[in-house]
Amino acid sequence: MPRFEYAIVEAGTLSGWKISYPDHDEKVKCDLMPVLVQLGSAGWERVTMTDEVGGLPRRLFYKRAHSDKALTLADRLFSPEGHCHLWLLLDPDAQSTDELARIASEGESAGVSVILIGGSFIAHDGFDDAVRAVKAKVHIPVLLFPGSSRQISPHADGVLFMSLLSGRNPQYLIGEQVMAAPIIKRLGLPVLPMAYLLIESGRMTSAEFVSDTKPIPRDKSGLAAAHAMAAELFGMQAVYLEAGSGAEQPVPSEMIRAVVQSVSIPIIVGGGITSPSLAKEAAEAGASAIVIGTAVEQNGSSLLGRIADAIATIPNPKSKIQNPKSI
Ligand code: 1GP
Repeated sequence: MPRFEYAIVEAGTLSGWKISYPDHDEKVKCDLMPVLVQLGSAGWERVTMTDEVGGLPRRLFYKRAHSDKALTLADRLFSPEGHCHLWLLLDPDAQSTDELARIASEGESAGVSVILIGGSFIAHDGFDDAVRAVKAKVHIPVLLFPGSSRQISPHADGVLFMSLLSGRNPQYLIGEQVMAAPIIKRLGLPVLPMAYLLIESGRMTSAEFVSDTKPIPRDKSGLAAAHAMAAELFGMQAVYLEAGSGAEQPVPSEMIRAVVQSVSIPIIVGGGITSPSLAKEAAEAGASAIVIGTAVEQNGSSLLGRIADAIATIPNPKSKIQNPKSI
């Protein structure tokens, strides 16, 4: 594991901006531009920005690796601001390319920190164009969420490289990944190695039907936790608890809590989250990121701002600033 240190640049003092290094108890007051140039030239990379006040960011978080290793995709996604993130899933089958690009841009303004594109069943033949159009509209990472090895595009910023670990179908455990791996390597796309756990959610979802696998029963939190532990032991860097797109019921909070407590890697939760209160429940149970798809397709992107507000202040133990001495 590389070791990291953090710097926080924040507004709020009359004399200008304050830069602090939490691990050195060091605080420096400064003008914004010189300090940004200084951080950049010293190898610091900006990982996140909190809200804007009067057109200027209020806080900027920077991260620097101690070793020569570049930051992994996981390091970039689960940033040190300490709260649950909102991710938006776009399905190229459900909307036109122009609509996808517009919704992505509205999502970014509303507080979405990652755009996912993909799905378990995509008949659309303009997948690549959709990824390119969305990427052109936003500054946040655009990641592939591939339902198969056919959903790989050079225009994305990275790939959720996942194995459907809850299932026992070799095609989705390893087969599609073997087909996709040479393409991903050739394109040089960063990956987030991740376990994808399908959870029973009331009625059969596309993910369950297409993958031809059984979901984990929703009252078997221990079973979900054991799958997550296996994922962590394999070296996977995140777990996605998936109720399925348009699920009748989202992943139960007790299950999220049990999985969060059983591993140290971040937990992403999606499927059937349609309101700020459901998102808040998942965030309070310890989710590091909440994924919303269908609710935005059905009700428009105005929901995203309300969901982002609902989860913005909920602390997330797996994305808070870490002390490099303890890593
Ligand atoms: C589906 O978890 C995602 O793979 C999002 O689900 O479409 O129900 O929001 P929804």
